Amino acid sequence: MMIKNNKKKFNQIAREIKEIKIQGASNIAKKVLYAYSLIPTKISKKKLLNLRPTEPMLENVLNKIEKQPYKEIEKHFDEAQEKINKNTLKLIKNSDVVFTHCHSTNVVRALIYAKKKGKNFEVYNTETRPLFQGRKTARELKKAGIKVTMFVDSALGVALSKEQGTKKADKIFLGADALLKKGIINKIGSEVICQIAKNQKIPVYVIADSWKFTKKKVPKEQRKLNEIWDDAPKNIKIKNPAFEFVPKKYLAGIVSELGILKYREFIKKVK
Ligand code: RUB
Repeated sequence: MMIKNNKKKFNQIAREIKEIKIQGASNIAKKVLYAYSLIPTKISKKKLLNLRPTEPMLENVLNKIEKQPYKEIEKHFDEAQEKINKNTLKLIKNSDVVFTHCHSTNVVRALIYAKKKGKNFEVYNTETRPLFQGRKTARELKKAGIKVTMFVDSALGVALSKEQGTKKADKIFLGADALLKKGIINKIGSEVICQIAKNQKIPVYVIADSWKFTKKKVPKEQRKLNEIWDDAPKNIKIKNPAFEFVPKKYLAGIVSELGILKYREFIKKVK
């Protein structure tokens, strides 16, 4: 009975990750860790590894579980987040407009922590088509009492500069799916944000758990076309890239549990 139940739970988690119901690097890694603990076999590891190709944290966690106790790995997420929160707090000033994209657990929790510590700032965010992760971000921040203004993705230029009634963003916090030697991979749109930020002289910080680092080549996911246009005529080609690479030259720094570091310092430390 127990084994049957575990199998059912395992399959449900795998399905929810595959169908993008469980989203974001940290959430995926936590759930994968739990799923593996239900059926700790080579076959289940292989199955879990194939769920989301753009998520090295998923693989790192599965590799750690062979050498480290489950509880210790599980504890890492909260312990790292606590340090990330404290480090991010140092970057936020009263009356800042902080811009963010998509939904990142690392970013959202750090912002909520800063609010609880009495920082008075507001957030601009993107709706993040086609799956609207920006709505989740906006809801969570609003619930914590943070003022949020959400923009359609194509209003990035307006959201980041002083235009049409909006204030200029003071800083940008991006989450990350993968931390690579030469830069990061994050939600599609992240590089465009960085290019506008460069023109507008707005610093971009990546807020991410160091367990997202990998030396491996990371394939970037292409997602289902029906996310974009369900009943599109057959002869129209649609592309739905979910992630993109952001070169380190665009990043003012990376905030992780290892501190606030220049990207190259982070790479030296994390290796
Ligand atoms: C989510 C995404 C987020 C990172 C953040 O994409 O790109 O920025 O996963 O990670 P999707 P974390 O919703 O398509 O999975 O949540 O660990 O901060």
